[in-house]
Amino acid sequence: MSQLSNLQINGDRLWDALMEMAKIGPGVAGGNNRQTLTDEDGEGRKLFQSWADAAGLTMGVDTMGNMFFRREGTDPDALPVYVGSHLDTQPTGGKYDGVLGVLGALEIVRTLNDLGVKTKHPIVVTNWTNEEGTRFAPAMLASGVFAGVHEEAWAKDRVDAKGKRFGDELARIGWEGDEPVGSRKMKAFFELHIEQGPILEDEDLDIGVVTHGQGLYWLEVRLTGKESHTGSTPMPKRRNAGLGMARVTELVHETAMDFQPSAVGAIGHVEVYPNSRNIIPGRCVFTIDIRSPSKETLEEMKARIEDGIATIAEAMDIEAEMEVVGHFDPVTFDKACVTAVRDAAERLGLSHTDLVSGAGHDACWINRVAPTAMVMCPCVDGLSHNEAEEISKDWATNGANVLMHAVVETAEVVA
Ligand code: HGY
Ligand code: MN
Ligand code: MN
Repeated sequence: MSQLSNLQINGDRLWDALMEMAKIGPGVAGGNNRQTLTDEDGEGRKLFQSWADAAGLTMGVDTMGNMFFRREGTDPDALPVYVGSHLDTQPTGGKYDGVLGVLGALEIVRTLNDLGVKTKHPIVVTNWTNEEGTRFAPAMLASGVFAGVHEEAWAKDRVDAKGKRFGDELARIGWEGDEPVGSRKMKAFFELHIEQGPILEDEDLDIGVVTHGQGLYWLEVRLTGKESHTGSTPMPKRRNAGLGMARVTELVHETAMDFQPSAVGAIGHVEVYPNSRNIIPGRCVFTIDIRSPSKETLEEMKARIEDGIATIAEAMDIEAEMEVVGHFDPVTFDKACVTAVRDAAERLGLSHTDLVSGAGHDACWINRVAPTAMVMCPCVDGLSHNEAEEISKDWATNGANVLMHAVVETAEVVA
């Protein structure tokens, strides 16, 4: 691809697109709240569709609402190179998590159109539905159905905190397509994402070449004690589910600390019933999020937490139930695709390091059905899943340039 070694995206145009998309589903502190299958998600999808349309792309939507925008190659039968990420955000999300990967993919197409560059393989820009898993668990739900990990019917029956069904909400916002999910075949898939961790910024590096993704469990726990008066119930007679949850929270933290430096664990989702100031909580439902790059460590942590919960419940005379609501093993990305990313960073004279992704991504599932790799760029203080998430235009530009070179290399430029 020497004739295009200095191929560069238009960083200003990418930045403008990011700022434009960020206006949809604004948060309360400068970030975004564009949760999956909300009206705001529908609006963001429509805006993106208009941009893709203007770039001459042909849209396809599958039955999970995954969006695909195809730029023709010179060989219509060649397997396309897919590139994308997700437009949905956390409730207190940033402007770049996922969005940079989708808009970076569009910027590649815009640049190739500007320069009249043709590729043998078609290129397909992708937006995966419900990567975040915050409204409908688990995370990476629609890419998981696409990769054959989840049954479509099970996924469509997932409900949010208000009891709304995924399938109904997808139909309501008008983005349920007719393409059978998972029917598309890929030559490769590439995803650009902010690191959501501190390594690249701390080490003043431009690019993360993601070789692996750590594994994850989401364990939903239901502790049942007994509501009673906070004033008149003697301490020894209490069956306090809230205290049980506090002890499990400590257990999760201590278990992760036993497997440093790589393991992590926390509880981010909590429902307390009846959540009244003067009633001892009778029921707590919460989700444990544990992760590790090592499958053995992940399984060991899960087993220790399971046993620990049983011990806590027995000692406190409360009931405990646990359900796995999300899980994927550690992921090893495709060597050839990872090399394409690393070579692209080299070619562009960008500093880089190999990375294990701390967060889960759609790429983790797509890696099961197509050769896949990820490009990461730094983010300020490694902060993400926080409205203060921030990146620089240069970081975004470098990341999108590496993504473009890896994609174009794989899609084979036709002189
Ligand atoms: O949870 C994750 O790692 C991703 O941000 N959904
Ligand atoms: Mn993401
Ligand atoms: Mn995220």
